[in-house]
Amino acid sequence: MSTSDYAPPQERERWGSRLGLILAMAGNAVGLGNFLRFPNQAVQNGQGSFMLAYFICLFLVGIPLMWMEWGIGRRGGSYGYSTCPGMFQSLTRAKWVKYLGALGVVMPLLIVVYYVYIESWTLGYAASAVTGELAEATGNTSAFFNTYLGADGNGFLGNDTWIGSNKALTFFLITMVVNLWVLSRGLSKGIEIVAKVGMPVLLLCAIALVARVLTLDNYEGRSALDGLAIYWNPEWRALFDESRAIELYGKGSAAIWLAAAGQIFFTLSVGSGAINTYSSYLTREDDIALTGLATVSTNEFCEVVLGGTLAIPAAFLFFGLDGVMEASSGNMGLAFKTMPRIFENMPLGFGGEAGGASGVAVYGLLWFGLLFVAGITSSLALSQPTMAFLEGAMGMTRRKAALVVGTIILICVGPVIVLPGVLDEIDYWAGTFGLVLFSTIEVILFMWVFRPSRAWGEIHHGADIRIPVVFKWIMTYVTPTLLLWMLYRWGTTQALPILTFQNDPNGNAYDEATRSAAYLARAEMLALFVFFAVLVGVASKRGYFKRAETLDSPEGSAT
Ligand code: ALA
Repeated sequence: MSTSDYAPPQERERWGSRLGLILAMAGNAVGLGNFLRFPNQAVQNGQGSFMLAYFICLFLVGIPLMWMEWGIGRRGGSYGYSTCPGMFQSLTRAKWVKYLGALGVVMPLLIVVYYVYIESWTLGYAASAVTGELAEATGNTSAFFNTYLGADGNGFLGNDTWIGSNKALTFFLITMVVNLWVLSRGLSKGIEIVAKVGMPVLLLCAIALVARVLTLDNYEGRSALDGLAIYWNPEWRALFDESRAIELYGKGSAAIWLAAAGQIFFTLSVGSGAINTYSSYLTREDDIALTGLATVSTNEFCEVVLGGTLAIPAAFLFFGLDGVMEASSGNMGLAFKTMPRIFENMPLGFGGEAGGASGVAVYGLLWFGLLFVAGITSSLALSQPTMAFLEGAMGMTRRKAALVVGTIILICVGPVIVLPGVLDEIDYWAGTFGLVLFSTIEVILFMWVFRPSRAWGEIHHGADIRIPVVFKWIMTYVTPTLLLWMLYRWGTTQALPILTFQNDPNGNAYDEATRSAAYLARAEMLALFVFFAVLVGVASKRGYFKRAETLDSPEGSAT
């Protein structure tokens, strides 16, 4: 194995402690996806049958990808690379591969653009809970939501016109400043501290709310536990029988599978490059097999046990099945419009009167506070690949990198705030389709190009457990086959109308306004990719990838 003398420009950062790493990784995965996205997706896309598909995808795609990304990340880190361009380059001698790695910088950044905006709503709502404004608005939570966002209220983000909102902008700016400040403090003094404080707070708030929901007295003959039956009544047939699925859930079986897989990618943060970057700060001897599994387990506990036992059972108790279906049909209705009404009904003590304004204040603070913490630990993780790239490949200081990240987000978020459809468009390409595409590239590179035995050895280097060998087979054959099948299904059933701007990603025809927004959103995404690909080229000219390019030979080994 030959290596050049090229040394990365800076002393690389490291995690301060194993606990800090575990909490930061858990914070990376546990996010708005667990508490906002999961209940909506499960209820709207096959309910109990969604859960079956979800767990199958977790074992065949999610957990394998998690291990692979930890492996790719730690290996890249051991050669001085914190982001995917360098990590990918160290897996193969094909020199163009580093440009594919640019996706692992751009996609998380694009997700951050809209993610931080939604995260800022949770901060704004937490403040409104404390000031009592939210309690006054429970009679019309939709109007409150529209006023908060500055939307005219014809529809939410689908076809609303933006009429301006100081509140949404103020909380967005506060959220941005907090994110950038933490990022500029670095790994152990910034991100790790937020995770160490934030994750226990998040867990406590969530457990307190779940305990409260599960101990609520029956309401109009319904119990919260009955609400759990919405998720936990699976039917196998619906997963393979299109007409049965449509009859039961109004969604075909392919749609159920794709929604379940999409949720697994999003919630575990796999397929974006964010896990790889966090993993690159490990030392070569650190375990990744057990710690990767611990990340998945923590995320699933927060998603299925806590996220699943909160909003839907509570909404079922007070508003029945129809109420649940209606609340979960819009993107954000359940969290921002229905939950405040639920909090008004929930007694503060056990038994007793509805909490009223105090209920909205106390439970609202717990709920929106936990969402904010879940959000910020994920947005920091999604921003870190860009930070690391600008520092490592472009030689910027942390402060300067944070300023550049902030500037890019501010430029890109404008259309997200004011134009209907831009958020959905970016969420689709970077937060849904892109994750599948990028995961496919990673699996092919790691398992097929780098080769299964080396990948398996890489994951087990320094491992505290031995992963059952069946997973080697799953990672080599099953995971890539499923990913390629998803891309194939997409290519044959959805690609054409979406790529030619006929349908939006949800299958609805574009109107003039949303089509223009889609043009702009796609142009923005493309421009950002080209920008970072050019930076990869510049870094390459400066010799940044020399070490990676000369590293690997088919027989070579990182160990
Ligand atoms: N994994 C993060 C979430 O679930 C992005 O929100």
